[in-house]
Amino acid sequence: MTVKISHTPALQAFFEEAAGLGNDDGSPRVKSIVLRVLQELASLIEDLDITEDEFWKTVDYLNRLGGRNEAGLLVAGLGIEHFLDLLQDAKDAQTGLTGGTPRTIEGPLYVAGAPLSQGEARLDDGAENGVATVMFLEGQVFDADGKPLAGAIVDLWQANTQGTYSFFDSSQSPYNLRRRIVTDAQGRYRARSIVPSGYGCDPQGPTQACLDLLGRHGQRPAHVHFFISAPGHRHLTTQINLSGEKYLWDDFAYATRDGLVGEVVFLEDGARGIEGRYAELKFDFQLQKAVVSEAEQRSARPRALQDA
Ligand code: MBD
Ligand code: FE
Repeated sequence: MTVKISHTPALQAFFEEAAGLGNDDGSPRVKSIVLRVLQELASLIEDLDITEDEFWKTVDYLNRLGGRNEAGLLVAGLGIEHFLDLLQDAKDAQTGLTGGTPRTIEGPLYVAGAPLSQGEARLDDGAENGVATVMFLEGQVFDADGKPLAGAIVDLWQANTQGTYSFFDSSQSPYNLRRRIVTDAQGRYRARSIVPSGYGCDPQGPTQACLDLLGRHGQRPAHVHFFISAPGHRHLTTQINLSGEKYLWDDFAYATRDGLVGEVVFLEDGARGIEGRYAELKFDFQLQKAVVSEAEQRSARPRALQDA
């Protein structure tokens, strides 16, 4: 057994130098992370006999991934974002922080600052009138004791019938299918929207290129995203994934979870002022108590902000 080159004392010392351990400037936290990345990468290159061609193609791939703003998409597709949820779930279980609606991934397509309204909102701008199926989405937000939570902010976003999201799809109007709704005295939110279609990765993009090499598709079931927050309660990032969807349990981003499947009901009864077929989706949420005030906030993940 020969000792791995990447593990020799000389190379370990070299990586420590490259990670800035020999100086007193910079960030100790970043230094320890970068050191670990260098060590693991060197070890992987050695163990898997990564060729120079493979290495430089990968460097170029990362440039293309960033150039297309798809880094957040790739981490979702490789299940890393779902892993972060599983890790948080496990930590919560260890500390007894259980109950309430399950979390699931945010994904890369949120835009901050959507219009805020009281109790109800219409999410779509009407651009797909006659093409889309109208969907009434409503429910209640409850606290950990099962009491209705008034004044909670339900921040929701979804795709249109093409499976694309406003801002990222510049053909849609600003904040189309994105709203923040404050729950009423009974903790209720009500939205008039349209039935979304599932998202598919750009077939020409770098994320799909990687998925192709893994023999995988890049499709998600139709879904609606939610951030739910209220003072004194733990921020919840979650989604409703729609029943009856081909990719419901074959989601490339692994976001569908037990407890997060919404039953879409199609009606044609002339009610709600809708002629013809429309959909109803009822979904309630339950928040945990915030143990510390920071738990009220979503992660500090950098997010898009629509310019005015
Ligand atoms: C989406 O709409 C989404 O929710 C995720 C997680 C990844 C890509 C597109
Ligand atoms: Fe999405």
